Amino acid sequence: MKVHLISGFLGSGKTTAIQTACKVLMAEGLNVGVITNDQGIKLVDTGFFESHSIPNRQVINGCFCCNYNALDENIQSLIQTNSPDVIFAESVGSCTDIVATVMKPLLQFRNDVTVTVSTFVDVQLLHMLFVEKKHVFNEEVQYIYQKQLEEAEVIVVSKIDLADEKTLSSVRYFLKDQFQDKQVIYVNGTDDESTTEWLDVITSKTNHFIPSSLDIDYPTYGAGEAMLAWLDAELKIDSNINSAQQTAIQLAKQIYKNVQNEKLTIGHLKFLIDDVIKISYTASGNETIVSEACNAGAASILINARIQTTPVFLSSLINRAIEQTEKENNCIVVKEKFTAFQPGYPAPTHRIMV
Ligand SMILES: Nc1nc2c(ncn2[C@@H]2O[C@H](COP(=O)(O)OP(=O)(O)O)[C@@H](O)[C@H]2O)c(=O)[nH]1
Ligand SMILES: [Mg+2]
Repeated sequence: MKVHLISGFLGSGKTTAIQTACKVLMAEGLNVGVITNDQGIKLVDTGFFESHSIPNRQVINGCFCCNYNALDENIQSLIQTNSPDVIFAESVGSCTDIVATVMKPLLQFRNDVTVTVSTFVDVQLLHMLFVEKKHVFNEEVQYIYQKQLEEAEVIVVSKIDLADEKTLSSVRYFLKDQFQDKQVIYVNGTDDESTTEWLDVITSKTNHFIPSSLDIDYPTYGAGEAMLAWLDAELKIDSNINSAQQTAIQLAKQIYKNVQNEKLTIGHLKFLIDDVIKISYTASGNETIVSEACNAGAASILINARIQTTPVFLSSLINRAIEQTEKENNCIVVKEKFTAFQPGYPAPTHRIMV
């Protein structure tokens, strides 16, 4: 069985590529399983796997490395219920050091697996950070980004369909120059053929070569994680003019506007309205809206926000957007769930350096 560990910063395209890869592999008759990992409770992304009957599990309340036993139990549970040929395990976007804390422990404690590590990077964000040298993130957050690249077995440069030739060629030059020992693949994770190129590479990997464990400073890594606020909310909007979904979209845009006005850096900002409308923003500034609004007297909106600020500030910013939306639309927004927090200090269950 293959376990593909998928690392990479928030919003870099991990889930999208996993979804496409699952469709491709299932069409070939293979059994797949997915383990997602986030720090919140209910996630915008899990709905896709459910609706495509892709067996999936979640490791919640912390990253794989700090919850290694939960990851292992989920692998076991997928094996028992579904005998997967391939498992994709997507780690939290602000996590790194997974070669030492996840890959090597899996190889040591399980004798039935081949493990690969791919690190996803959004081509436009990589360009902004390393070619234009823009200060998108605080130093400590950029440290995590850098470490994710350093430990990759395969670097997957994603969203190439959104980049122009000039951006692509300077990113190619940068990676050739700085990461000459890495295998680098350029993909559009929404496209089957392009994603298959990545799949072919990781499928052919054996564990004869295992990447080195990272040389990493945990206090800096911990400080970087603590600079990101995580907010998960489930809201209900009631409208007496049947425009609850439109209002929900307006609320999502208002939240994004408030984040921009405060000049905060987005890890990711995702909204799911009535399980069908998906709106997503990332650090490179792209907005994706999937599906159109229809008339409805009530709408549910799920928010997953990972943003460089404090949980208190993020909460107040979202509360402000809610009040603005209520006033402008003469509607009521009920907060069914609302939690904001910072990831805890990374404390891996195992850390294998050799
Ligand atoms: N155009 C385009 N959009 C992408 C691609 N990969 C991801 N996205 C979009 O980028 C956003 C973040 O992607 P996601 O897979 O959720 O990133 P994750 O946080 O790394 O799992 C979503 O809005 C995706 O639709 C890609 O290859 N091309
Ligand atoms: Mg994801």
